[in-house]
Amino acid sequence: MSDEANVKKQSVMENVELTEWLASLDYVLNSGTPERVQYLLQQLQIRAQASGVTLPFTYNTPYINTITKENQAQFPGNRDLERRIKSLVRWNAMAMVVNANKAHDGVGGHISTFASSATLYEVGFNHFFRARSETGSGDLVYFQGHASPGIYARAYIEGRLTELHLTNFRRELAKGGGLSSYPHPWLMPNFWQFPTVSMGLAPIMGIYQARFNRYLEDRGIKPVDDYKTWVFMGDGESDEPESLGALTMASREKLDNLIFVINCNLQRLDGPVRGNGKIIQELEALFRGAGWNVIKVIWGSDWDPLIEKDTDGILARRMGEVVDGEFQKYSVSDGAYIREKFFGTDERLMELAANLTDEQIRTMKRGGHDPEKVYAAYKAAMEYKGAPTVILAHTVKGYGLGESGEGKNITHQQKKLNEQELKEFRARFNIPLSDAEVVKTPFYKPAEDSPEMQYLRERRKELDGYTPTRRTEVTPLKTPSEEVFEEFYKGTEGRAVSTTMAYVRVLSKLLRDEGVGKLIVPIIPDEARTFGMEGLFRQVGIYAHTGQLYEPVDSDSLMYYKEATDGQILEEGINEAGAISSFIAAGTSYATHNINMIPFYTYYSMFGPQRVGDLVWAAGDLRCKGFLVGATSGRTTLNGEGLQHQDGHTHLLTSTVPNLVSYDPAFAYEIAVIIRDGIYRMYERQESVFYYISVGNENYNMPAMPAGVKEGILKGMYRLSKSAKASSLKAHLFGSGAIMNQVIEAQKILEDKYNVSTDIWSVTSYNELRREALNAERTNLLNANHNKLAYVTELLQNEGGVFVAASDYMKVLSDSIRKWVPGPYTVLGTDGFGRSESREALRDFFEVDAKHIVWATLVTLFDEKKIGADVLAKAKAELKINADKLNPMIS
Ligand SMILES: Cc1ncc(C[n+]2csc(CCOP(=O)(O)OP(=O)(O)O)c2C)c(N)n1
Ligand SMILES: [Mg+2]
Repeated sequence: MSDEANVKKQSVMENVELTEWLASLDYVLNSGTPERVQYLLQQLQIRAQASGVTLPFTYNTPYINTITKENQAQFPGNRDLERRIKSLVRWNAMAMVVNANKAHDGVGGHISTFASSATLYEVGFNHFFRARSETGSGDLVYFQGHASPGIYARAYIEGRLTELHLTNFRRELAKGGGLSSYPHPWLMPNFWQFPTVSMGLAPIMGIYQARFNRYLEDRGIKPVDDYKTWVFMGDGESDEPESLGALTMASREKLDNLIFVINCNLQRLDGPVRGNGKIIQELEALFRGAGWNVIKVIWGSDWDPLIEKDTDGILARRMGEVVDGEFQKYSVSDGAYIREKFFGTDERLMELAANLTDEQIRTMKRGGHDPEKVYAAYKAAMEYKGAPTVILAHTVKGYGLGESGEGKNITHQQKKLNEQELKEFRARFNIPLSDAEVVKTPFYKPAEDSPEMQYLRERRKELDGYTPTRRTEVTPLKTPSEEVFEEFYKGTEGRAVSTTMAYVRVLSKLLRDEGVGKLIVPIIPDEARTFGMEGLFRQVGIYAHTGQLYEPVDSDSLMYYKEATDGQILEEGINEAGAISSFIAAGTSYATHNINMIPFYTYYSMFGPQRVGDLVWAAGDLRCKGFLVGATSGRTTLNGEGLQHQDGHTHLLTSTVPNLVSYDPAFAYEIAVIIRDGIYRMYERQESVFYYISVGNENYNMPAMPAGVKEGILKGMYRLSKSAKASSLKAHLFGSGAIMNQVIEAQKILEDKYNVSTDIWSVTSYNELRREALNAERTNLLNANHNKLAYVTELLQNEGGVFVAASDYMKVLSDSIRKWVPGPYTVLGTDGFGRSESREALRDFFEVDAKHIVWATLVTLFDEKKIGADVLAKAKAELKINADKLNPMIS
């Protein structure tokens, strides 16, 4: 046979082969289930792979809607009424931003984000988002921060916000009240549930929220329900590591109570998200790879006839090859351009589009603007079992803003529309305003008896009320009795323990407490053993939705690694961002679920706010409660770990969060007093504060609590020991954390060797002292008087002598109260990078050891002309002070 004949024969055989395979597939498709088809294909793949045939790896499906027209759920709403309501919401959202900027240039605000996501939200509001009710939390919705104008605009039509509120958008201090720019529970505690505007935080917080909801159900603390956590985010936002960093946790935990909606308008602030690529495909691969159910909503219904006719897949292929930058260009182009550039590459495509006019081509919608497609996707997501769902919705940024912004690169920051643009907007969305009215951009609300309002009310009633709404009706807890804590007031009677050990003991006692025990949520990012917390594994178990499916390797030990469905500990792995998201979910459950949960999040102190500061800030905004516990803290106390681990500045970072109360305790009884008061303030008095406590790993005797010091511990300072020595030389040493021991040693040297009568003050919180003093100062300033004394001044004013502070933190911490210390004040601290060294060497290096404290005291006394140069010179030699040593701050 000739070569040509051979090729022909082979091609005929291949065709026959293909036809036979396809016929077999069709047979199973017609007679069996889709699962059966999946199974067979899987088996084929396994056989092929075992024989060395590798299939090309792809996690992508074609660039068309995941839900085919045939499988699309029927839209149950009234399209016409919903469009009218949505148009009014659009108008009011736009008017709010335009008016605010007309009145006060530069006030800011965003129109184009909501313009692109109006349908995504309105379908949710009309058909899915259930409000909190008597029976449950409702759906928890994280709204995209920049879409806030749209959420306010709907609340206005619902009658939950007034015209004055809208007028005062971004003018919160205006008379009559205003609206905050973005979702902030701190500023609008009855409205917003979740702050979202710092990009990337909503996705990770949402994932951990959904997991925490499961945790509460698995532990029997809240009833099992089918409420969902919805996270709305931008496609640009997906570039934040936090956005995608926890995806596998969600699928591993089978969080089918979680739905992400990513508004893929292909643009972020400066320009396209992936001009030369396809963000939807990139995200699809990522989410599928992470085990999520992915629903792409790419094309609106008007594309369906074309897709149906596309039997050979040419259109789908073309859709898949056009990059996002080009799709963006189509959104600002006319139909002729799109016909030429998109369909014009192939005769068969031109043929497909032949019956469409240019105008039809121009207005064919993207999926995210089609309520029927969006509804079908949401419904499928609601019903999906076994994994979380992400909906990737294709939209146009600035949709409906026409010439002024739609699809343009500048649209993100667009805040104004001219007369012509306003008229076009009105026409496009049928806003019932006259030419004269439209230019004044009035807010518009339909009459209460209009079909729109009746429909809206009826829909919301069906969904249990209005959302977003934040409510706090939780019953206050009763603080555990003093009995629980008394053991710690007694001290350890010579036994050396660390403050970390003391804290862990407090925690483990609280876990046994009848009143609060089961409400405590211990959270650890893979450091339990470091902190001596492994005893809790067995005591309360580690939460695992599936329970423990294996026999743990250490099952014969007392403290084995016990995982259980009703386990109490959240062991988050090496994941501080996730762990603090769990902390946030637990610490806000008083507001989301009406249940007081008390998180104790214990971590390597260096990896707190330094690592996840924005989430700590969000916790403040959220009025989160609970205890952040920075273990192994203190630049010199955590010896040996070196530069990256030795924390000498967290207390500065915590001071930046207004409602975060921070303490650096030295002794077990201080910890006990602080935690008890913390529970009292947060859960009994229901104050909107949360706590940071630093604890260390240095072992020493924990003394008994002196009488009458509780108030001082909480206010931030009390006298630990008063000198019995009578001397004309007087010094007051301030100590905190583990450095207190250096202070105690210094006192002894000062008294024994240098005849200085020395008192010791325990400073548990410079931050609280400073806040109180600033308050006093402000009161005096505004009242033009000096009546109010700062607590520090009040304590020290009659003491006389010199004051010296030493802590394991940067000098600026103790320096922060200088103004209110009534006398010469020298501060020692740990400025500079840490070192891998012994504690002793580190404290010498940072000049916070006993000898440097003694030296600083003597120099301060010398400056005050209380001692002579001879005494100082002698002391310098005795203490071996080296003025030429390395400067820790810059070395
Ligand atoms: C952490 C953080 N970085 C930067 C910003 C500023 N910012 C606000 S919106 C935005 C662009 C958002 O784009 P995208 O996520 O695609 O949302 P879209 O408005 O397109 O829906 C940027 C950069 C921010 N809010 N948070
Ligand atoms: Mg975007």
